[in-house]
Amino acid sequence: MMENKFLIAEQLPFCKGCGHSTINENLEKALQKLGYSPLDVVVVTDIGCHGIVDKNLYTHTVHGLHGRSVALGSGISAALGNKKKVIVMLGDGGATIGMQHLIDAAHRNFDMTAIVHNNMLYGMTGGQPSEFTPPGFKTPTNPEGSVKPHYKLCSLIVEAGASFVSRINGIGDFSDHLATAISKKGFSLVEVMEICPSYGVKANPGMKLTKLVQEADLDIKVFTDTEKKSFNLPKNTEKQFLINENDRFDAEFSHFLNKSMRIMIYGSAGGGVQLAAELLATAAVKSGLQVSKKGSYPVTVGIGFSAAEIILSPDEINFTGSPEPDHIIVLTEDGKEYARDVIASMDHGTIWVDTSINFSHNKVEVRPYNFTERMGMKSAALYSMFYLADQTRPFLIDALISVYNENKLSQKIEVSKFLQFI
Ligand SMILES: Cc1ncc(C[n+]2csc(CCOP(=O)(O)OP(=O)(O)O)c2C)c(N)n1
Ligand code: SF4
Repeated sequence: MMENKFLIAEQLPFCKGCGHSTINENLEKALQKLGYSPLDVVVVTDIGCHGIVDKNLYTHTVHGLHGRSVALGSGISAALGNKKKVIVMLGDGGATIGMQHLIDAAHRNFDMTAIVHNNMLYGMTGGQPSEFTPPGFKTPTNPEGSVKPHYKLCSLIVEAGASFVSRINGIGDFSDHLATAISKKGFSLVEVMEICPSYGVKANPGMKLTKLVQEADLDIKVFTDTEKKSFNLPKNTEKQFLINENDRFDAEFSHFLNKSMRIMIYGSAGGGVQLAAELLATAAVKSGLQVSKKGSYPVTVGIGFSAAEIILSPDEINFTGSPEPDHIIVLTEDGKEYARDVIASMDHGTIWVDTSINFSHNKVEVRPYNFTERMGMKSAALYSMFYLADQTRPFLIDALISVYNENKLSQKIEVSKFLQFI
């Protein structure tokens, strides 16, 4: 087990001497000691310097909005029925902005571990004080030293009802301590004290972490270590867990893929792009393929582009991005504009393009087709899915017909309409 690597690079992306590196090195050791494999673990990071570690981890990673990582982690832990170890990494800035989420996660005792990187300032934005900056601590925006009283995070979280709460200095090997926190049932929080070399050390020359922590009256200790029932979704919750062994089913149709197929579809709001992609994805699932589907559209959902990304694969999909799609479908000018960079970098595969669009490409095959002319703007996306499935045959077209017929749209437009030209 000890050979399990969690950190991809030896050199983490933090400034020299940053305590965030020490935390990650200790986290790797702790997880190794506990016998975890990287994919047993979901690391949720927050916004801030600490959060840029994502791409250096072999674990599952989710990058949250500032202060919201704990809420995300709580949801993930509950929805996975505690089947994965959820570890949330956040700064004192994220803890400030998301204090209510921390208190609530502790109160409900979600099964997860929060590691608060308390360097006593907002690192990524240049050193503003947080609500956990002790009085007197200087930061670049507060050169006279912080004057307002600080919150004591551990006391708040103990009061909220967590299973395990501790504060440590982020120096040396504290992997055993992290391992203890991570192995607790319910909510555990470790507040790791650090000084940011780039802003904290510069603003407080000669300041030693241990002395500073002591003078700020921040006890280094385990505040609570109890056995408590962790949060579980109520038994009658309809879809109880995202991972449910009983959800497995036998494929109804055959597929013909021996490697993954990455498809992107670009159209406009109101063009049914998301539904079309969803139906294709569902048909692939029914054909025994592994599938991922993502949608992108502006927050003003009724206007502008609408794009979907689908990966079909006979094997497990560990990365859901499509940097090199095999098929791109371009239905509208909005879609074309949004897809500009992906199209420009394409050097293999096929671009299926609506004949209403002026289009050329010097590296890959372009196949014009009159999707909108034949089926109208609203059904062109769906039609393109039938067409693509017929032309490329990742699975039997019968799978898509079956999925479409289960959708209420089939009562308005008969499936034969989509099949008449293919
Ligand atoms: C809601 C919100 N407010 C403010 C910001 C701007 N912002 C980005 S990083 C950051 C500071 C992060 O500090 P901290 O959480 O302590 O992490 P560190 O950089 O010290 O690791 C801020 C305020 C943001 N991204 N989102
Ligand atoms: S700015 Fe500070 S917190 Fe951010 S990486 Fe550099 S040393 Fe670490």
